[in-house]
Amino acid sequence: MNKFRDLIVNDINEAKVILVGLPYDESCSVGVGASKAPNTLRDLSKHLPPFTMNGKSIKECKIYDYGNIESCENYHFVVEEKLKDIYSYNKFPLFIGGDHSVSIPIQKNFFNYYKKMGFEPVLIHIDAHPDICDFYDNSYYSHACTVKRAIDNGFKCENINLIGIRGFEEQEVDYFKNNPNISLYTSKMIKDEGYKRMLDEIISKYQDEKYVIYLSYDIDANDPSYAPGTGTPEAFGLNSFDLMEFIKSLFVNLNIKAMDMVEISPSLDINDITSWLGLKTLYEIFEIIIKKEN
Ligand SMILES: [Mn+2]
Repeated sequence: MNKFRDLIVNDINEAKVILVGLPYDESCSVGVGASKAPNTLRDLSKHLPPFTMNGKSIKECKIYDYGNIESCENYHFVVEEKLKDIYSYNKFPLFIGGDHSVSIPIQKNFFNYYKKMGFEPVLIHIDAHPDICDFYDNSYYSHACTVKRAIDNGFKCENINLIGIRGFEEQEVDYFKNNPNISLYTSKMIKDEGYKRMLDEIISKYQDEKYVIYLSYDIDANDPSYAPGTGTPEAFGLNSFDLMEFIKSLFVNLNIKAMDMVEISPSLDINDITSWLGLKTLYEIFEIIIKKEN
């Protein structure tokens, strides 16, 4: 079987999704192996029929595989340059990491592209960690700095939404005290209240057509019992079924223009269950992408 079975097209014009692999994990603070995720997901996709969990065909969701941007010196700068035009194809860009630092250049490009067009860029960051450190492990490009860089690159604090958070550095706690207009939804809040209030709040906040949304999904938002294959597993996380449905609701109701999926580490995984979770979640999202296009 071919990768992504019948979904791959060689002509970008026929595609709905552009898949970009970012196999870089040198900004991890603990466990590595996320560099293997793009190719592992491609390989596993050979075994996955193009149907959702409810048996809906996603064959219309044609994918153009851009390939990988391999690890190199000044990686984040190289990615920024290579992907400057990725949003101008008017397709859905799907970035597979890599550790979470790969999001820094692509979110920067997203902000600049849509801001220039008069839109208001919004970030929805689903993660166990806020990634709002200014400097970490001697780097401004650590995977713990992703959201802070997004803010530095232009995203307004009121347009930052963090979901599933449960692991804080001291500098991050201080940052939230000084910037209370960032929307922070901890995993404890979600456990106590469910997803509904958070979902309603986010949807009503960004209903206006001026908003364009970038969704960043760190697989460690899920509880490690569902997603053990990740570099910084954090206990007391989100249920994978509920989180998938939450993400689907965001896609149905909001103008999500791009997405990344990061921090899946096949090297640390067990029987590929974390990679499978990522891939199956993507197939559920593909159904919504088709529906919204038609
Ligand atoms: Mn992260």
